[in-house]
Amino acid sequence: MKIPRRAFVGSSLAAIAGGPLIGANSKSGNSKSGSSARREADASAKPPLVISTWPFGKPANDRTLEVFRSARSGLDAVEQGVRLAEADLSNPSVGLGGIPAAHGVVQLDACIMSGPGHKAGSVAAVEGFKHPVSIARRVMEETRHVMLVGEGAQRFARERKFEEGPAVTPGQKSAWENWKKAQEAEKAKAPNHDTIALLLLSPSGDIFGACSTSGWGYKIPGRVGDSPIIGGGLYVDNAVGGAGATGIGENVMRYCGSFLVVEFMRQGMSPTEACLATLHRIASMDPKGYDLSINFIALDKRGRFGAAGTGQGFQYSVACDDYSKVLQSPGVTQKPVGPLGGNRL
Ligand code: SD4
Repeated sequence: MKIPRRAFVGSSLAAIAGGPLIGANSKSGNSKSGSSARREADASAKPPLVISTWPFGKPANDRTLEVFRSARSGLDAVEQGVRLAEADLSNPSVGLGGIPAAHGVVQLDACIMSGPGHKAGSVAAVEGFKHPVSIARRVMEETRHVMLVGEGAQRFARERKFEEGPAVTPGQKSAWENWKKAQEAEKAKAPNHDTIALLLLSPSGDIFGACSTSGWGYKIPGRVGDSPIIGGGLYVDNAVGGAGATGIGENVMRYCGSFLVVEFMRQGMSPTEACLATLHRIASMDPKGYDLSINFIALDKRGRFGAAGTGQGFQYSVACDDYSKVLQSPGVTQKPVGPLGGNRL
């Protein structure tokens, strides 16, 4: 996939985002200026409005809107949107078509959140089930817990007759075998990986979110990233807005990244400003500076939406009654983000 060039973050915007409030600095990336970031920061649309990570979020957004229009249920809509991405076995980042963990089996992480009632459900390291986002929803609706992991989550799903699937697809299995061989020869490279994080604002002002991923390719079995962590890879506050993350989860979850984006919106920032402010905050604390490979999307209660990444090239998808499209986000540094998430440590 070719990532078009785009303008850099407006310096005035970076100044807003990285001002005294957040103590931004520039350890390893140089912020550049341009004008498109301001335009992105001001973008808004009439709800129902859906925003999600990456171009593969576009069909998921369309599905979300379609379900919302017919069912009028925000939870059904975000669940079904994310299920569409999970069902696509050609997607190496979401669902059972994903890159497996180091033992050759795909382990899926997902969560769902409802602004009304501030409810959440989550599952992590789930093997052999096609739709972790739906399991997460049932955890939210049928238990007194928020999160189930591994064998416990699988037992919960099996008891409820969730659809099972292969441990790994044949294509991913042979790629994994090659990786194993290269690893023995100490030449293995970690593959790129991604996540779908998806947010919906309903016309009545309610916000819903869902997130799903197969996580970091060839991860240590049992590794859990940011995606199923409420406040890490996804967060919704019905009074303010919602945010979601993609990229190296370790660089998001240590900072409660999506929670922080929402908190910055609460303080008055626009969604893009809040995403940038979060990137600056994390970079100001992290020994790696901006070399983080992380990206955020956000929308607020007013129907404003935006996104930002540490590098150039993070794309996100937006859909409303008037259009459905893929947008470029501003990047803080000139370094490219890989089209599949830029897994660079
Ligand atoms: C994770 N954040 O498991 C996810 C994966 C991802 O681009 O989004 N990669 O760390």
